[in-house]
Amino acid sequence: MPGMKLFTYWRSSSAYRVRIALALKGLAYEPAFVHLARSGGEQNGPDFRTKNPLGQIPVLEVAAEPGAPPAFLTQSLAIIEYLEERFPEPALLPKDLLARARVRELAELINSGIQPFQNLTTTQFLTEVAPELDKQRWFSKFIAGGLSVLEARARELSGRFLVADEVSIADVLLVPQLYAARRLGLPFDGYPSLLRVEAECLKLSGFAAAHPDRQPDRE
Ligand SMILES: N[C@@H](CCC(=O)N[C@@H](CS)C(=O)NCC(=O)O)C(=O)O
Repeated sequence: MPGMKLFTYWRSSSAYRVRIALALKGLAYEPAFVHLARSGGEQNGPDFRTKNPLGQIPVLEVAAEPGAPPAFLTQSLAIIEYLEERFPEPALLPKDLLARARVRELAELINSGIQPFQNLTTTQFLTEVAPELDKQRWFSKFIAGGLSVLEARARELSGRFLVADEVSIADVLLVPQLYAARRLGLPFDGYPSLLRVEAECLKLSGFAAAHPDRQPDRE
């Protein structure tokens, strides 16, 4: 299997997701660091845009076979599902069909229902078009509001992990989302189930290795 290269930034929650999935599966990769703030954001340079025209990390560079041209995979959930299908063990999706749907439901809740509201492009645009807007109100509505819904789902569905007792893609998205929410300075007293699951996840070495503080490009 030819090597994989991950375009990543230490503080990016979406790149953090893919780092966790790679680490849990014990897969080696070469990191390529993309600084999201330096020089107007390296993700906005023409070279990077050929890899992801949306100008976002993560991007996973893979080659299907030796000598094949590299493919650039974007969208962290699609990347994680690719890894899951290509390297099925250890599994990050349960076998039970309903439980699989629940994992995808909670992952999508974070992926499309919470994270986009905190992304750099979103917050930069808000500052541009509505400089008077109180950003903490925005984060409280969309990030804290989304986490409250997730907490309610976790009360119903969680066991040791976010969906029952096996670590899954839902956990892979949860831990980076909580990391991002802490950076925004949101109150954290309303999510006991999420915090309990997070503590379980952080006991696993894969989560620890992928943590932003452990990345070589950390500033
Ligand atoms: N849905 C995308 C979201 C990716 C995303 O929002 N990436 C952020 C970092 S967490 C980014 O590259 N932002 C750069 C920018 O907005 O300019 C995914 O899951 O990969």
